[in-house]
Amino acid sequence: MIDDTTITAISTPAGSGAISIIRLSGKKSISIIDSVFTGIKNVKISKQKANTIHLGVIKDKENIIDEVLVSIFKNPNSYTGEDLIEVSCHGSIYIQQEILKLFITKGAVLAQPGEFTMRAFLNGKLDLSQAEAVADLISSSSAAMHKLAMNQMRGGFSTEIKNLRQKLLKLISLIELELDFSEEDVEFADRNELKNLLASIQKMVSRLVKSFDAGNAIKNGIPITIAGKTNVGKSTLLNVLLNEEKAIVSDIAGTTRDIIEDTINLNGVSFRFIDTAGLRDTTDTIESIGIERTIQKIEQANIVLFMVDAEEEKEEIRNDLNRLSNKIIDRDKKIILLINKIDKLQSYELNYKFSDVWKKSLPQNISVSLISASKNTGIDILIQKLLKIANINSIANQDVVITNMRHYEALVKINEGINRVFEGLESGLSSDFLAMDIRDILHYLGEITGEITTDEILGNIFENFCIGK
Ligand SMILES: Nc1nc2c(ncn2[C@@H]2O[C@H](COP(=O)(O)OP(=O)(O)OP(=O)(O)O)[C@@H](O)[C@H]2O)c(=O)[nH]1
Ligand SMILES: [Mg+2]
Repeated sequence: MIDDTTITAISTPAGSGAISIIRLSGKKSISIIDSVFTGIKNVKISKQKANTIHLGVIKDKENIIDEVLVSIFKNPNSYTGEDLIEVSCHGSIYIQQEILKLFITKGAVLAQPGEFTMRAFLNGKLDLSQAEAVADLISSSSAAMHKLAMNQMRGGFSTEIKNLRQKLLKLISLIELELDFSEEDVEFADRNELKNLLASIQKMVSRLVKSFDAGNAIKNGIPITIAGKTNVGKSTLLNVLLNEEKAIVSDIAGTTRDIIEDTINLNGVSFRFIDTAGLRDTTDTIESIGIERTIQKIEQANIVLFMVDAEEEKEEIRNDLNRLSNKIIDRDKKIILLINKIDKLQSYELNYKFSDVWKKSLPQNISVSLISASKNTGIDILIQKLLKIANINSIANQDVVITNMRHYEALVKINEGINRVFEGLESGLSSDFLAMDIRDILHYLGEITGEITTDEILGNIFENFCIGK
């Protein structure tokens, strides 16, 4: 799959800056740079050692384009595993384009998105899950996501998968030996050993599958739905949390009719706050669709902020809360009862109305926060509470957390495969069928690390990269 072309691209962000880096990778990298670069001591790049840097000028015929630094990396000790040249030039858009054009005239082709990393993968410099982590690392926008991507790029996940694959390969070779010599007197693969191994794989796979929820939340923001009756102040809270006038706020009930959401980084953790249409009985078709969506968003959220107006009757609040809890299937979902507009009551009224005794009388999984969204009271405490519930640090500190849908799907298939093998072992299934099921598991393990890939899988992964990486 490796091709012979030499690729080039601007690897720094589009636009002008202090410095830009233009890369060349492939067999002709060194001859191309030599054809346009003149070092200060007139040295040829082809005569220089790997991992050295040289000052000089890049010329288009006699016309000096820029004074640059050329870094040399030689196959196989480079990012791509090929000869790789990095030219650091002044970051003018004009200079970048001129150098790029010059390289192309001299025989390089423009790199596809992610092509440098794809070559690194094809040359065995990193496996597929590590390559994917490179993209995650570049796009990471929070400390938690950065940590997960860094761990995956350094191979934490790949090593675990590879070990499992090795063990299974050994076992399957024993089982297949039985097939070849079924007439003769050969030692049969130890079924107990197989069971133990499967159990240990399954344990790890289940842990990884479970980690996906958390991993996904870290990557895309922990979903937090703000729900409640109309006019209680949901959109006001969204705006306060996002620090931006994202949603329309008005004293007309039913202002928000559709879902409004955005992600924000609070103390290194991404949260995705979701404002919804207020819950009420309505005959308005559009509003009912909005309410339908609200209920979906409650289902999808990790944490639900159920907002009420501090002036509402306590019994009504309790009833609404019960109605909400009954709608939620997931018993582990965290619900925070947000009593908003506390500025409308005196503090002694508040203490009396929402006493500790009353709070304790609510269902156990409900915690209560008193806030005023429009006066920005109690918001910091609320954020602290959210950080604590999200508990991202403990998740991010786990060895391996799945953040990638492709890995998740493969792991689910592996789990199914393991269950089939277990059933097969229980029912005394013959070796050839067992071997087929184990081959399936091996296939999906190999898909994660890229030992087994198709052009389609590779295409999907690398098209999401930036050009120049
Ligand atoms: N006094 C007071 N008024 C508030 C507070 N929060 C919001 N409001 C007001 O309550 C009204 C409704 O606010 P919204 O944020 O639009 O309420 P909502 O829950 O999004 O309403 P819908 O979108 O219609 O469901 C507005 O007039 C806000 O200014 C608060 O903490 N104190
Ligand atoms: Mg609203």
